[in-house]
Amino acid sequence: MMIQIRPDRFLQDLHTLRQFGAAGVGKGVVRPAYSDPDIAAREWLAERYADAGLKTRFDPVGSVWGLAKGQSLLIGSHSDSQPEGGWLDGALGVVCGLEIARAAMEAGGPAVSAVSFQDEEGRFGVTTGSRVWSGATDLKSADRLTDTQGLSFADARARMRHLAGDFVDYKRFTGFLEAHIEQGPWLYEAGEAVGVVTDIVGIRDMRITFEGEQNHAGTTPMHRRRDPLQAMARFQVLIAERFRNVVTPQTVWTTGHVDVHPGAHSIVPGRCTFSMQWRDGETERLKKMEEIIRDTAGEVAEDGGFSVSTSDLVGIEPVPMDARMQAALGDAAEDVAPGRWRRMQSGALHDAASVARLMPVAMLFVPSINGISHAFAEDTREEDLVTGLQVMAQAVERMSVA
Ligand code: HGY
Ligand code: MN
Ligand code: MN
Ligand code: MN
Repeated sequence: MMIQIRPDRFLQDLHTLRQFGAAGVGKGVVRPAYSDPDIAAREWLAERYADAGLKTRFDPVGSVWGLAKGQSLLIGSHSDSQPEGGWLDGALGVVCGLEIARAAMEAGGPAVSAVSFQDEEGRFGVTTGSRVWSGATDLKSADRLTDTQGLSFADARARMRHLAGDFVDYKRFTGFLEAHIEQGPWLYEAGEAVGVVTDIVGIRDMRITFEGEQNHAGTTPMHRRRDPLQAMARFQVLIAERFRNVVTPQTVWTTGHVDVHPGAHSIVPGRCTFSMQWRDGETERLKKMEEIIRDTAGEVAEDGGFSVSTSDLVGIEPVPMDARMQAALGDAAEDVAPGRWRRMQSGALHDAASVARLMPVAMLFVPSINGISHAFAEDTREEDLVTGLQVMAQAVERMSVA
């Protein structure tokens, strides 16, 4: 093995990264994109990249890069978290990239660069930092995106200092590898150590608003109300029924955020805005679900005398992982954890889905204890973290000599 990775240093950096935005509940973190802890964590990463001899830079959206000279393999993920996040979601892949880039530099090769993309967790959309970098969306459109409090992406990224005026040229990279926690139950329940990702499901994400009539909660008879929260409830029941003969057991859809205005006990709300997100491995099915969603929203509005509007739809198509890179990960997994690995689809979205627009990409999963993620309780056994790092490092070597 040319690259001598140092698991002790890797684990130490993982735990240091966890301190930025530590929630004080378990190992949880609160490190949303562009928050003070997120910016501080990125500045810490920039120092680590520089210490490793990599050229450091922040791109125009605040993704932080550690660049090797000339052509290199890119390894990374994201270091921003969900509003209530786990300590490993994204962080694992970022610190894997740091450790392998550092060890490769110490070994005199192969050339490995590292990155932590910004706003993968979609405070402003979904995987915004890598989508802008990969050209899936342009900076001007991204700048118009807002978070649930109305803060624009433009104002958020203006909080970061020393952002470069231009993006890193993707042509300097030969491919992208991302290690990530599985965020589901399958590896952990099977007692397996590694997942080699075959493809990432597609996603659609938008906001829907029903407007009715704000009124007094005590004096307005039920039959005379136009309560948009009731409209949303009816919409949810109807789409669940209408999805029945369209979806598979792998299809998911979620309303994770509801904003009821003005949000007082004694006021029949006038407006209800809610997130609508759906995911599946097939583009056709995603399209069919979008049709049902739009038709049902229109029908509920018409039947109940509401107005209905939708935000721009953000969509990412299902993405296959590169076969050659998958094979290198599989061979390394068989070497490091014989018989304790599998190929599997990713139900979670990742930066690799954006980067796949530009170059070959592949992903490796390590188990999530009890399959928990996007929650403070997210965790992975230390030996599984180290196994993931070892498989990644070995796969890098296999690809560099192939
Ligand atoms: O939601 C996702 O799939 C990712 O974890 N942001
Ligand atoms: Mn993630
Ligand atoms: Mn996540
Ligand atoms: Mn009153």
